[in-house]
Amino acid sequence: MSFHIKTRSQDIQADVRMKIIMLSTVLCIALIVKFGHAQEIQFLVQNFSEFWRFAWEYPACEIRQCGNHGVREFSQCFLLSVNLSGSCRATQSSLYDYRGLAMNAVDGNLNSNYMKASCTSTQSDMNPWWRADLRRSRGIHSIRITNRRDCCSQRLNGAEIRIGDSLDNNGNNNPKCATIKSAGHSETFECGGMQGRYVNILIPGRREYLTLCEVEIFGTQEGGVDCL
Ligand SMILES: [Ca+2]
Repeated sequence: MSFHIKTRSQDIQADVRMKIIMLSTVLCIALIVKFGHAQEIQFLVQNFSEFWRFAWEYPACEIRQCGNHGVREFSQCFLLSVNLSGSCRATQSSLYDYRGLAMNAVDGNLNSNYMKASCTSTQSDMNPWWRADLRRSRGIHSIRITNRRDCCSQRLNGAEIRIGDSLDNNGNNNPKCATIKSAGHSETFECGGMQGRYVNILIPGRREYLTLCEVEIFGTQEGGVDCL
């Protein structure tokens, strides 16, 4: 006959194990709530800054390098989310000067000094707008906008983000994701997977200059991501 004597040390170990299990469960639920549903996903990042940001935000991702062009691919994660801005085309209602090209909002450069020629600017238009063309309809999870900081950041107050597939009224009638109430330096807006080929940013109802230093559009890359 043998007796199993449960020691206090064993009680503590069991308690710790139970707490770890409970914590893991809560973490999994939180991840699923945050990212929608668990599925295999991929990230394609364009530079080391994005690489480390995604590595921080999605620690569950496996990271592997593919190709030989310095592009890192993330796989085995929770959500297909890619910065789509790098492959899009951009246009706007007018052009203020040679520094303010529409493509400057998707050039990957977050510099917020207009004089450094990485921001856009329209003239003082009535209802000025900027539009990105993602080339085909995508599910858009979030959009991060970097505002001008060398002056005039308040000009972006009241701007609307619209997403959709229509070019009626230059795309400005598409469904609204968000309104920028008080524009700071950089702000992220959640769009909940809204579907659309076009992302518009417009300032409705007044004459204004529209300036955007960077627009990062995070959404689904259907069919996976090709290694370059
Ligand atoms: Ca830029």
